[in-house]
Amino acid sequence: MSELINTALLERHNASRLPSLKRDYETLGEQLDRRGIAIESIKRKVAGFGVAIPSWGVGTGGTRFARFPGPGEPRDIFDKLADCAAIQSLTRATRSVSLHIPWDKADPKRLKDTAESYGLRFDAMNSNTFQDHPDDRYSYKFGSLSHTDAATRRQAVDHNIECIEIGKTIGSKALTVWIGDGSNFPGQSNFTRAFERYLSSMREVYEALPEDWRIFTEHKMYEPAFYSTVVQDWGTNYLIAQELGPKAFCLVDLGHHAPNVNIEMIVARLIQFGKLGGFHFNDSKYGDDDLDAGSVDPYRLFLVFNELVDAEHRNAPGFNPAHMLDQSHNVTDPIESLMISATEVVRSYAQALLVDRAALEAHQEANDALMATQTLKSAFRTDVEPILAMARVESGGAADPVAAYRESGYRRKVAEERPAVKGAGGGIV
Ligand SMILES: [Mn+2]
Repeated sequence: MSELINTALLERHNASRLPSLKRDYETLGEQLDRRGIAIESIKRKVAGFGVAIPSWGVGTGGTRFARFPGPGEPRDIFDKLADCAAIQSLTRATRSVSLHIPWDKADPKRLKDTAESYGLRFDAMNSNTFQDHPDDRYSYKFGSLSHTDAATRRQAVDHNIECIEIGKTIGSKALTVWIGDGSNFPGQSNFTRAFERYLSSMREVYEALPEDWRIFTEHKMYEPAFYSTVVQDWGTNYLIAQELGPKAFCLVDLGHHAPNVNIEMIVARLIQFGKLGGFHFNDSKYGDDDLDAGSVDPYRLFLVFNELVDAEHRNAPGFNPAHMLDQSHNVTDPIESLMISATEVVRSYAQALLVDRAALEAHQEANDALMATQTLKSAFRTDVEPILAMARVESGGAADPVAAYRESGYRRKVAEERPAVKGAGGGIV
């Protein structure tokens, strides 16, 4: 397989930046030392952190109005895996890919071999019962797992079981279920009966899970249904995880809440009761905008990570969240957006590691609101870029992933190999 990113080019890129990076790293190390923090231990944790790339994220997304594809769009899952591998080779923070069925359906052996040749693994499988599939007999127009018609529910259950079966052959260990089920008009759906039907369908999916698998359910307050959704919020999501059993967990997509909802507090509650499954990271201004992680409200992302690091710090029982990006890139090169987003997620993690937890707890106990909040702000204000860059360079990535990517000419090369496909669908889930 030909090299995706030229090694000699990457070495030149890093060599030209290393002298100043070393100085920045040392200066930051001294600063952190004065705060009682060992920079090397932060760097080790940062180097071990990973976030999964959604296969659908490497293609240009779209809105309800239009999609404007860029050059070299991936034509199939194998092109998508190549793009994911390019991202990983520069960022070293994205070792796994989350597949979407049926969009990524292909020979499982070839999927596994291709991923392995790139050093990638498969994260959670994603089912799709929010659109009709050409070979399916029944339509999901009026719902899937909660549909009033038993045969449609059966088809949706079978599709989810098929996703598990595919996942087993490629080494995945989780299934993420998001449904578009809901209603557009008051009175259209009986809330209780729809949720009963959903739970009954999900119990069948749950039964098909292998012993070492987890199932993640994703709540979303609106869209595509605009009056009600069956799995509308974290409360309903928690009920689902409770009803299904110990392998069921809640997935938090940052964009699936009402504006101003305190997401970090939801995260804390789910951790406390052992039901946080993982994340779909993205950012938003208004709704499920699927903008790049940390692009609009980096402090919110930091506050989410503050809860995660708090849980890590006190060894919260059963704490093992899956980290995935879930974004739609409409005006940027998706590879660049995903590299920046993965870096922003790692940045929030690194900043949260800098919080002086003993001091924070003392301020909380003393009801010193000002000093408590300043303790968080002081960690958030720290520029941890030298730690991230050094961790990347030491693990074979790029000091500056976007600059190295542009220098590599990857997009131009794949644009020559991949003729434009008309009408390829973008995915926003
Ligand atoms: Mn999502």
